[in-house]
Amino acid sequence: MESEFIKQIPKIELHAHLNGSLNAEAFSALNALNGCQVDEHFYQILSTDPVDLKACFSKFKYAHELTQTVEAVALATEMVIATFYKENVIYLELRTTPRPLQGAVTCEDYLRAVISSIIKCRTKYPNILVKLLPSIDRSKSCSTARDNIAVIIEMKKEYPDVVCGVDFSGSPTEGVFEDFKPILERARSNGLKLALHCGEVENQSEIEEMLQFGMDRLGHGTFIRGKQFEMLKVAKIPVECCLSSNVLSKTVKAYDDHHFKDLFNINHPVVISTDDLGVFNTTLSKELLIAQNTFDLAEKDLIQLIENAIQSSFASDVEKEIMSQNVSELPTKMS
Ligand code: 6MZ
Repeated sequence: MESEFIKQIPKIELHAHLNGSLNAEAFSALNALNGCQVDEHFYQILSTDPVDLKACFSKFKYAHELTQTVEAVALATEMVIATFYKENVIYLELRTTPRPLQGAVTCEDYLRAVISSIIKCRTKYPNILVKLLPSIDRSKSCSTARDNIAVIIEMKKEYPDVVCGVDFSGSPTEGVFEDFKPILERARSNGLKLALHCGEVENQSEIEEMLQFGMDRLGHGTFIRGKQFEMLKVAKIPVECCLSSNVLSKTVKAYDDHHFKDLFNINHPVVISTDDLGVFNTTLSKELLIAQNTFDLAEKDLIQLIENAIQSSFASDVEKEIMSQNVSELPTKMS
């Protein structure tokens, strides 16, 4: 079930968590590096698995076991970039939560390992432009978030063409958004774009608070309804929809129930993303194919989705222009 059109089209990935995006090949490379045997089958969620969102979060521990050294984090970054590169993704915004590792490796060292791997890949995989959104994990303390934001701000100064924003993620049933507001505000006032997970679970007051706070892009948005949906529409905040992630983690009953259709039908800026392609056993091409088949999208709609992603990305205006050009040339190239 492959589509030649989707295979050929230059693709844009805006919502991918590093440690959720390790596929079988990445697992075996990391097992070889670490001299261990972590089984990727424990980490993957299949459609027959009776898991919920909470259970999904327990899956990341398998990947985290494999990324316990600076070398492993760098290799994981490279493997994930290679995975997207191989399916003709031309622009990738990768997210990851800096964490201290074995042997006194700090959050700053973790980020430096990811950044140096991204820079190395610019030569090795020149057709994919990769940027980084370090993540703030809402299930961890505000003091950790505060320390990490200070490091992220310095990293942005040092690598302005790599570090482009901050992701706010982690288990949505943990942590209180209000507590993180001053920290995220600090990031914003230092020129970092904000991509916030919002409405992944039912919590209307938090959704409203987040929409009032504002953000540059919104992850999931599954439970945004009524007044909050109107706020989202007026603010025209681009929404990253992760179809398999939502269906497999059971926050959405079935693909054809997905809120993607409500957003796409009103021309709201919406993009298709993978979230955690390793955990959800998917690829960006598969996600686009699911969208195409479920919502009866024409090729021009798929091109619109790619264009939405370009315009919603945190790339520079020149980079966006080049990517748009690349996509608009496609029909000629394919005919
Ligand atoms: C919220 C998620 C997520 O950061 O170690 N993460 N946060 N919702 C989701 N939907 C399923 N999927 C992944 O990658 C794994 C981390 O990303 C966040 C979680 O904090 C998870 O531990 P990194 O590279």
